[in-house]
Amino acid sequence: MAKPTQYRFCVGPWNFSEGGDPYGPTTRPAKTFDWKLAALKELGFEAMMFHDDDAVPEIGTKSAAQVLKEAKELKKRLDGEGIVAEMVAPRLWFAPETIDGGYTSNDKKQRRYAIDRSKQTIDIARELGTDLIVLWLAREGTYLRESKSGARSTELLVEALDAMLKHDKQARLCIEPKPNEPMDHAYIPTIGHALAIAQLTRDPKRVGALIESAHSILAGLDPADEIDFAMSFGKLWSLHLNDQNGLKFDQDKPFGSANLRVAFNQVRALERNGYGRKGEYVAFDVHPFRTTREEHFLKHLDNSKKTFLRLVEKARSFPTKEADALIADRNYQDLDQLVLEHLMGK
Ligand code: XUL
Ligand code: MN
Repeated sequence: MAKPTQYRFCVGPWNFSEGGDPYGPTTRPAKTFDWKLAALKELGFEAMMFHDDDAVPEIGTKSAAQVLKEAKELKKRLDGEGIVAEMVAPRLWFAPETIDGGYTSNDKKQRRYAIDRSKQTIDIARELGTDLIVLWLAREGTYLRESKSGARSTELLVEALDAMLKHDKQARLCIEPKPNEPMDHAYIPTIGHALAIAQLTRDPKRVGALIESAHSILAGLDPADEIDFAMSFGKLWSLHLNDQNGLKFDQDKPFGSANLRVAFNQVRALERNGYGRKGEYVAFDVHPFRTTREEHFLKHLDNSKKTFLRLVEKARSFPTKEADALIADRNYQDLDQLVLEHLMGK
C-alpha cells in the first residue's frame, strides 16, 4: 500500500481580501505583501499562488525587462523565506483591453493583447521556478448569446492555448473552469470541457485542469466527481478547495462551511486517487466573510486547513468493510446513516 500523502498547502495574496463587494466598500485595511508572506508561513502553508500582477504589481506600466527583473527579485524573496511559487495566472479580466474577453474577444487587437500577456505570464512563471500556468477564463463567454459564436470561440481558445504551448516547451496549462460569473455563460464551464479542449491543442499532454469546489457546485456538479474524472486522466494539477451555498454568486467560503459531507467526499476522492503524490498542492481559494474583524483576518485560511486535515482523518478512518457490506446488500439507507454517524463522531 502507498504511504499516506503528506498534504502541502498553498494560498494566494488575493485570499487576504478586504471585504469589498459590488454593493459596498472594503471592511478591513489592506495588508502588505510582506505581512501576507509572514502570515502564510505562520499558518504552515508552503506555497503561494500568483496572478501576473500579484507577482509584479502595476505590470501594465512596466517594460518587459523590468517585469522580469521584478520577478527575479520576488523569486529571491520567496527563496529566502522557503516559500515555493506554485503557479502564475494571467489576470485577463481587469484591463480595459479585456472588456469583451481576452482570447475570445471580438476585437483582434484585444485577442493579441491577451495572448501577449499570457506569454509574459509564462516568462514570469519561469523566473519564479514553476511550469504551472493557471487559466481562469473569466470573460471567455458571453453576456448575450448572439454576441459571439461558440464554434469560433472554441477555435480562438485553441489558437490561444497553442500560442502559449509554443512559447515555452515546458509550461503546463491548467484550465480552471467556472460556468458563470462574471459572464452569463462561460465557454469552459466544467472539467469535461477543459479536458476535451486539451485534445484539440498541439500538445494535449501539457493541458490539464484545476478544480475549484465552488465552481463545480455552481455548475450543478459534485466536486468529488470532477476530481475523480480529472484524476482518471492524470490531469488534476492543482486544486482550489472552498465552499459554496448553492447556485448563487461565487462565495469562496471556508472549506466545508456550507456542506461538510460534500467536502468529505472531495477529500475521499483526493485520497483514493493519490492527489499530492506528484507534488501537487492543496490551495484554499477562500475569502474572509465581509463582517470579519481585522484581528480575525486569517481564520478562514487556518480553519479551512484544520477542516481539511480533520476530513483526511475521517476519510482514513472510514469503516470501509462495514460500508462494503452495506453496498453489497444494496442497503443504501444504512450506508447513508453510516456516513452521517462517522462525520458526527461519537
Ligand atoms: C475566480 C477564481 C480565481 C482563480 C485564479 O473565481 O477562482 O481567483 O482561481 O485566477
Ligand atoms: Mn479559484
